[in-house]
Amino acid sequence: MNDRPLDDAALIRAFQEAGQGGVFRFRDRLNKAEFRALVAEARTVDLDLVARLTREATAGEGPAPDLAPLDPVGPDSPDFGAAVAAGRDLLAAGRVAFYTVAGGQGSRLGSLIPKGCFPVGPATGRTLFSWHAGKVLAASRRYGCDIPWVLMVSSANHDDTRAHFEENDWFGLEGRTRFVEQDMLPATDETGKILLANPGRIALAPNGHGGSIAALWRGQTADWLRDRGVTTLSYFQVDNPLINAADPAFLGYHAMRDADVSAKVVRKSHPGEKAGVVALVNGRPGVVEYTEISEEQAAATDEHGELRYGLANIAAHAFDLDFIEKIHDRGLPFHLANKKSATVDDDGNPVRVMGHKFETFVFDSIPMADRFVAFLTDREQDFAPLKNAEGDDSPETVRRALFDRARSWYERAGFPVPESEEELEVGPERGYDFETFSEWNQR
Ligand code: UD2
Repeated sequence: MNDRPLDDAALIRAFQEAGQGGVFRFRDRLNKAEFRALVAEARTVDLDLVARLTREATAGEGPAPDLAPLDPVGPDSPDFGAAVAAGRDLLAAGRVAFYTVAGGQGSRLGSLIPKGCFPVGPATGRTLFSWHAGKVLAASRRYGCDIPWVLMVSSANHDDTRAHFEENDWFGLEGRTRFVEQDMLPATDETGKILLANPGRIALAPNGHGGSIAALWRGQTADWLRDRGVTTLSYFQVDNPLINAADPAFLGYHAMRDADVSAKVVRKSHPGEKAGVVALVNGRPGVVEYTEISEEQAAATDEHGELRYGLANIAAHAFDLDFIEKIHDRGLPFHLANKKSATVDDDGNPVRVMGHKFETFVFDSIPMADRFVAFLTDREQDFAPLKNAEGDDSPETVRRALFDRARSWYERAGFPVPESEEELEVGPERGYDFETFSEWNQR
């Protein structure tokens, strides 16, 4: 954001002086409303930040991070039972809110609707949002509280997301569901020139899920949570229908260890899995993104032949609200993505060019924490993200994962496995983890 409002002429001059005058190159073709919209967008652009990020991007990569393994807690830890009890107390006391990040563009899925509106119910076709909403309701019932739910969206998908909630009567959660909007950043070409999406619009992209920290201060959402008695956020990505966001063991460890932030991890399926790695990074707990770890580091094994850096970040965190408050204006580092962007050529015709997008990652807050817990969970119970249209992490693998988990619960509980797909789809209301599933079936 610019420090003080500039008049139109001064704003355009500032862009020209920063070498970004091209943003206004189609000015003569725009009608008044289109020009106003472009100016309004331009006012949100922090030219100094774009210049700094471009300098850093063209300076090349820094040294590979120094990694060391880190020990997670989990079901085999001696104090697991105590953690489960602590987590149940935390949930029953109404201290937990869900926080879902859903502001991404979902470009790899190739769908034009917000990812949360994508159907994932293997038999019913329920959407991701509906599935997560079912968990908010079911966990609230289980613990006798009203879990608040905050969703981060971006200006790119806010209206469609809101419309989906309205069409579905807010899934019964009106009044305790809030949207917050993350900031957008301009995409640039490889030399740092800001791209236009069309002659009258800047190519803006969401600023990464790290934007979720500052976004909580929009509309006094952090105060709204505090007024409801919330101390702890259960944070997860919209793309993972399996996630158990009301997991007493995970939340209990987080509370028992007085952690600022915690992360659920699974064992990596293979060295090249596209998931961040939880480890000691340059001496402090943190996450190294899969794109930022060397192939040798990704494939390194320990004396037991296990991956040395084998803890995959499933992007499910517990955050202490006080910690978020402490760091919210500190800023997170930016990461560069070299990606193709849709833009226009000098005649205003659509083209795609390679360029830069900049994002912050929420897990970069972990090194700022005094206390951190890594919690090992089962992939089959907690992690099946929807990322791609086909192949790994696609609608097909998500559907299979939901059926497989349901089947495993029936077998483990000693119930006959239903033959019809409708019955085999265990939505959150019938169980969002094995415990709630067995309770529901014994009613
Ligand atoms: C993310 C993690 C990766 C791994 C994996 C697990 C990052 C950078 N990488 O990979 O380490 O844990 O997930 O599934 O997080 N989002 C926003 N706003 C944004 C960008 C993203 O809300 O500006 C949301 C998006 O809607 C989605 C989630 O963040 O729910 C993940 O985004 P992604 O799909 O770009 O991340 P991915 O798959 O590269």
